[in-house]
Amino acid sequence: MAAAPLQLNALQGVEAAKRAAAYAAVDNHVKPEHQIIGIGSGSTVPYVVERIVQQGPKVNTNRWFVPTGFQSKELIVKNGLKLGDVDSFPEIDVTIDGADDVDSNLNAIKGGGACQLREKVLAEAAKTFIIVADFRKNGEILGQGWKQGVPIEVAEFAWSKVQRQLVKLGSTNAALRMGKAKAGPVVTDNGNFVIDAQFDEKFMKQPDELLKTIKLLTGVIEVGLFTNMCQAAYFGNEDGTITAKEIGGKVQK
Ligand code: ABF
Repeated sequence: MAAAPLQLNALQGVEAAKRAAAYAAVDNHVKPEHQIIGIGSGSTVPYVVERIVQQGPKVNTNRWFVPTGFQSKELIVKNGLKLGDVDSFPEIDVTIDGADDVDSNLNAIKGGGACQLREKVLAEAAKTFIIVADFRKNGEILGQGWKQGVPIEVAEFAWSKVQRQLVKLGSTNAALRMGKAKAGPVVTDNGNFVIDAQFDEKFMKQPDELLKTIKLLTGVIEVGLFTNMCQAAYFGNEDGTITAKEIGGKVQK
């Protein structure tokens, strides 16, 4: 994958890093022949859309864009792109999304924005799933950089039972996610609650095992562990360069 130097204008630090990652991912993976594009959530993804728009109206009028939630839906509509959904497009050419933490095997923690269910549906529906993030997310073992825990979407009436089960499984802290004003729990786009469950390194070294175990708890809708799904991850660095990693071992700094 080519790491072309980018003109980053006035952007600096983390924002420059996010934009560098997003631009590189689009340049390498969103090709003119791709007509169905999954658009993820978070603060890096607007740069993905910015770069796609720069590919021009000629190519974009033939494309449909499928969002992972309210934020990306707004992004698609505001940029004059055509909005699609998974009902109409169950197979997506490429999905690009952010992440909260990524390990050396490109497993990821996602769901800091409470969109993990739709994000995973779009990742799974995609022929190619790409992660874009800044350098802070580029880790070895999940949980070393992201201390908030694994976001777990649960049915509202089951959260308390699931919380107890997570602690029994070995979670060191499993907390219902509250809204900013702490007036009530965060409710996802699907009407569910989120539990953030922390696990120590012993669990996080085997995220696929942990995912399977949590997913079997009745009341769990989806787990923010994305294992064996991501083909390539682009991490932007503060100086505007990127670190690109892809499954199969090719690493570029
Ligand atoms: C989404 O946005 C989430 O899964 C993750 O929580 C977050 C990452 O956002 P950012 O790009 O702002 O770091 O992709």
